[in-house]
Amino acid sequence: MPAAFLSSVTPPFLAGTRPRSAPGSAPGDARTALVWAGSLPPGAERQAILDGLMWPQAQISPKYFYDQRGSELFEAITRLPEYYPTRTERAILDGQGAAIGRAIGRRRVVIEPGAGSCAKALRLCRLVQATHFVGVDISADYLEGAVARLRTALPGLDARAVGGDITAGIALPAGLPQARRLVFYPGSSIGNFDPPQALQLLRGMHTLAAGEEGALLIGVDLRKDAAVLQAAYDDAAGVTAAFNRNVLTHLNRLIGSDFDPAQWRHEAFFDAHHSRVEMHLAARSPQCVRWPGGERRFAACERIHTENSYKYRLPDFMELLAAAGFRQPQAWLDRRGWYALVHART
Ligand code: AVI
Repeated sequence: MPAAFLSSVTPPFLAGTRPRSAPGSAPGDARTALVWAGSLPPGAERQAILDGLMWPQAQISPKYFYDQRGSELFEAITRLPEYYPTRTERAILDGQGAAIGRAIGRRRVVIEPGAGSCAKALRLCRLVQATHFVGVDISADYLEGAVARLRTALPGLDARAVGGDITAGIALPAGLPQARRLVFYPGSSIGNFDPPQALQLLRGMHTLAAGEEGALLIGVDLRKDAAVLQAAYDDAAGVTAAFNRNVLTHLNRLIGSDFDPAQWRHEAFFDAHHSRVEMHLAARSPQCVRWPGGERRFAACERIHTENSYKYRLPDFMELLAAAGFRQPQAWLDRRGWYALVHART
């Protein structure tokens, strides 16, 4: 966890993307520590959750969205008509793949934090004729299966699965070539980190990719009309609402709380000042939530902040990349200018 999260002044709004925090656990000796080294031990994790709940503006880290049910709901979100990022990113990669492939070059060592199903990795590894692939994901068993399928689809590829989390440090497999590394971070997950945290994460990716011809390919969701953003995070079918409320069920299991998800309303809005979509859960009525050793009373309409999703202006993101040490950035956008795939060198 980033040290800032452990500060007694800052509420522990834990950055969360799909790869959740866990110590790197794969065999291997080339421990490439990222800047945010260290995940919380179980007791401290519980305390961090409770601190978040007790903060005047209650908070739950978005990393707790992704239990089994939450992961399924997220997959459903990516297929919603209103949720444009996933299909827009795919369209960029499909439609402009040749140019992207030329910029990246061939015979790459691809490292993908949060690789999940490896669906995007398959496309990319084909495109750049990757020699090696390392998928990193907190859900190591799921990842093992996905990497095995990748090996079948691309028999020449040396593909490995690593259980772990980029925000906690990754243990890369022994013998992984240091040259021609490409860190692949699609899906606009970078948007779920506040800019200072995003900068730290990008610096960590720079460290991972460093070496001869090292590079990054990253998906970035761009700032756009508030109505489009609003719909993407508050869809008509209520899938995002279910995804948001599910975090309470997950927390009940984790800390023994008695949240009643039905008593909480999903709220999502674009905060233009911070250039981010915020997701909250608002109490439908006054209520008291209890857990072993504590409780919190919520007034009607009082909120729990569950996620930020930053929407960048491209020049601002380029500045962030430069601050992290990347150079020669090159971006490919969809025709509406809603989303960018950005390539940059270490
Ligand atoms: C994982 N992440 C990039 C998603 C996003 O768009 O910020 C999570 C999400 N939250 C609500 N819908 C999707």
